Amino acid sequence: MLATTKAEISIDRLREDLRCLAEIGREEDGGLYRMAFTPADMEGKDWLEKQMLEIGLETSRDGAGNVIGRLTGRDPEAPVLLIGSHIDTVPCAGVLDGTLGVLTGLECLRSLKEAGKVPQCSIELIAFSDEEGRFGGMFGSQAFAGRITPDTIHSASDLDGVKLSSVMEELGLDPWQALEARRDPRTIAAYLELHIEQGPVLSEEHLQVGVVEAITGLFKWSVTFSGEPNHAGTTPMPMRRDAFMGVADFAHELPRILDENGGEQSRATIGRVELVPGSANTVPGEARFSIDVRDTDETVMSELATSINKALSAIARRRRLTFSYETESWIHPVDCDPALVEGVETAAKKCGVRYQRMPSGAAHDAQIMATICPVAMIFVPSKGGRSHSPLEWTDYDDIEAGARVMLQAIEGFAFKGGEESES
Ligand code: HGY
Ligand code: MN
Ligand code: MN
Repeated sequence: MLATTKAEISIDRLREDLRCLAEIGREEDGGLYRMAFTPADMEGKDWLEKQMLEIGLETSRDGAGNVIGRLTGRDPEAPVLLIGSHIDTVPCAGVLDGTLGVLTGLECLRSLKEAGKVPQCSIELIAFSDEEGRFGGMFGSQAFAGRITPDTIHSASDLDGVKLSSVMEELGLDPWQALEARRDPRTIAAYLELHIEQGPVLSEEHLQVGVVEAITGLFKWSVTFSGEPNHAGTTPMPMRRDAFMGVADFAHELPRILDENGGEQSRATIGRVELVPGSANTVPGEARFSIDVRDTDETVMSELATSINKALSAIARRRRLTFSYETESWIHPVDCDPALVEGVETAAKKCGVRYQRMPSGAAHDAQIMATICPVAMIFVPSKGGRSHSPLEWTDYDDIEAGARVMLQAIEGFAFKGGEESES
C-alpha cells in the first residue's frame, strides 16, 4: 500500500524544540553552558530522549553516553542510515551549534512517523557525547567508531585537569563501558549531519544551504612554558624568566608560521591562557595555554606542527624557559562521500533552495564517522558568521530550508525501494 501523505517539516515544532532545549544550561550572560558530562548536558540528554520516546522511536544510550533514537525500517537487518550531531556546547555558547542538527533530525523522523512512512533501512538519530572536546575531542563519535583505547579513558582530562573517568563515575556511568560503544561498520550505511556553517560564506552570498564536500582537520595542544616566579618590583627586566612573555612572543610568531607553512584554509588560535601563580605583583613562573590549529590538508597540518614546535623551542631558549606540550587531539581532515554529496545536492535542487558546494572550516563528528562509513553534511547560514557565542543565529526560513533538504536527502537515501506506509 502506498503512503497517502507526504512528510512535511513543521518549523513551528522545530522552533519549539529549539526554544525548550535552549533553556537547559542557559546562564545569566545569555550563553549556554552544556559542557560535556555536566549536569546541564545530562539534563539536555534526558530531555532529548523524552522527545524521541514521544514520537515513537526506540531509544538507547551506549557506553559513551551517546543518545540514540531508532526508527525501524522494513528491513531491520539492513545497514542503517545515521543522522545526528551533538548537544554539548562550549562555555557561553549559542543555541544552534550541534543542537540544530540533532533537533532537525528529530523533526525529520517525527514528520516521517506522522506521515506513516516506513523507510527501507532503519534510521537512527544520534546525539554524540563531548563533540566540543572538553575532554580532547569528539569522544562520543570516536567511541562509536571504535577509535578510543583504555589509555583514552585513563588519561582524558579537561583544561582544569578534571578527569573524564571521574566525571562519568560521578554521574553513575562506567567510563570503561565507552570501549563497548563501538558499532560494527558493516551495520552502518551512511551518516548525514546538518550543522550551522559557523562561518560567513553562506550569509554573505545570500545562500540558504551549503553542500559540504570536505571537512577541515585539526590538532589541539596544551602547552606549558616554565620560568621562575619572582617579585614584580625587585626583579630587574633582564633577570626575569617570565613564562607569560614566552606566550606573548609565540603569539607574535603565529602569523609568520602560518605565512611560511600554512595555506588558504590554515587557522591557528590561542583560546585559553592560564598564568601561575596568577597574582598581579608576581612575574609568572608558569604559563599554560591552548593551541588549536586547522587545515583541510593533513601534510600542511604536520608542517605547521613542526614549525610551531621549533618556534616554541627557540622562544624557550631565548627567554631561558623550558616548555612541554601535550597533543590533546589530532583529527584528520576528510572528504565527504561523492555519491552522498550528490544525493544532498539533488535534494537541495528538488527543494528549490539557493545552495553551493563548500568546505567546512569547523570540525564535526562527521569526520570521525567518515572513518567507518560514507558521510555528508548540510550547512545552513550563520548570521554574520558568528558561532561559539550567544550571538550565534540562523533565520528560521533558512532553518526551514535546511530541514527540508535534510528530509529530502533522508527520503532519497532511506526510501530507495519505493514507499510503504505503516499498516
Ligand atoms: O571546534 C570545532 O570546530 C567544533 O565546533 N567542535
Ligand atoms: Mn558543532
Ligand atoms: Mn562547536
